[in-house]
Amino acid sequence: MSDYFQSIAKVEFEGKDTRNPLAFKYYNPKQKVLEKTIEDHLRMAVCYWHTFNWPGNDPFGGQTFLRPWMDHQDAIHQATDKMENAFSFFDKLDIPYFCFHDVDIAPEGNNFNETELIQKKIVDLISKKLETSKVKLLWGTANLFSHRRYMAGAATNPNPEIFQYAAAQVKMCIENTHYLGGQNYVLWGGREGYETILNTNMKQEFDQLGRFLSLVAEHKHKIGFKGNLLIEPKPHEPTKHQYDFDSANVFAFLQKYGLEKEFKLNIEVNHAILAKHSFEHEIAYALANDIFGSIDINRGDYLVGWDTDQFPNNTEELLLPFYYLFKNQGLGSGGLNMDAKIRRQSIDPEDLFYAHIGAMDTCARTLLAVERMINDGSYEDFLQKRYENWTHDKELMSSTSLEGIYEKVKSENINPQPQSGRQEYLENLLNSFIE
Ligand code: XLS
Ligand code: NI
Ligand code: NI
Repeated sequence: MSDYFQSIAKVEFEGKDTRNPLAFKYYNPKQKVLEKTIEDHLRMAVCYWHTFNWPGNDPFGGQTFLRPWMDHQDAIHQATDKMENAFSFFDKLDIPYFCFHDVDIAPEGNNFNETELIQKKIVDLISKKLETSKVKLLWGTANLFSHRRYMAGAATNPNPEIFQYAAAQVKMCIENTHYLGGQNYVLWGGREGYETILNTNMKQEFDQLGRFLSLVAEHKHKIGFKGNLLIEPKPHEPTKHQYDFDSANVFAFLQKYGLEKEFKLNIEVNHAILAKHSFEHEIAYALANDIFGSIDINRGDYLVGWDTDQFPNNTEELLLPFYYLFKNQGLGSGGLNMDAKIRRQSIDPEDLFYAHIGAMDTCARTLLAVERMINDGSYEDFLQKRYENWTHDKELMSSTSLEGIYEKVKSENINPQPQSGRQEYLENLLNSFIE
């Protein structure tokens, strides 16, 4: 194998003042924060597709990244060389997790049976690599959107043969994920949505998607896969209207089909922004409804309307969502998958390292700010005080009636006075925790 990353040494923690761009400034994996190590809290993952498969194309130009494994004529050689390089990258970054789509790790064959054999071969090689590497599989997922057979969707395709092909592909991928010790299984809606409603029977497509998800949940239990099934919401792209629009939309869909206990959410920062929400909105919504699963950590560009999938580098944007998570249960069996790609001009191996190091540092820096925020306690106090009176007025949530309330307002002459929402005070308070 050609080690594409040979010129780069293992990345070490050197602290905030280092001038070494290939060292961590905040991400000190073994440092204890809020009773656990930074590494165990953040559960960061490298994504295979953007980091090892993506060639740097855009709508106006093709490949800009010349990775050695991309040149091989033989597809299996390409897959194995890519895998060796991926593990070299994981080890040098000392990353605890990675994520993949089935087609990222191995090419498709000429038919389903051929594809299955190729997958098996590469999955076995990955399984061997996992024995000697620290990295583990955070989640696997099936790509049900790139091949032309899926141009009109997978589960929601008008052609039932495509529904079946997709179902068989998911069976294979969830079993491979299970075999590799994967901790979750993700379903992102791909092309489950529509380009034009002119050719679309929405009710029929919803029922198909509901059925598809039930089949996946049933199979998970059958094979004894203990990880979470996660749905990743996104409002549009590639289709004009994606059915899994946002967290609330997915939750409603799951409830309609009786699946709300079977699936949780994989929330992506950039998708939240495309839905005209904020990342903290999506996280707060998921936590409030007990459907939080995992995170695709990246960032968008507020000036453009597509999924730019940039590496996170903005602590302000992550602080509140991280606070919601880490003041309670943390990420659980989820993690922070860097579903992010470097820009197409960043063509060198070290660019991949700068990107991941920056993202890991940003997440660690945010976690450290969350610790300060929790220890300080004034933010929590503020929230508690704001809702405090509800602890006295308990009967409002249970025993009273509209009539009873009316009588009370009259007899007690209730005359409520507005109170400041203190937004600017809170904004300043939060900023003070970032160091
Ligand atoms: C695309 C999605 C995709 C999923 C995995 O926008 O983010 O990368 O995370 O299929
Ligand atoms: Ni994603
Ligand atoms: Ni995305």
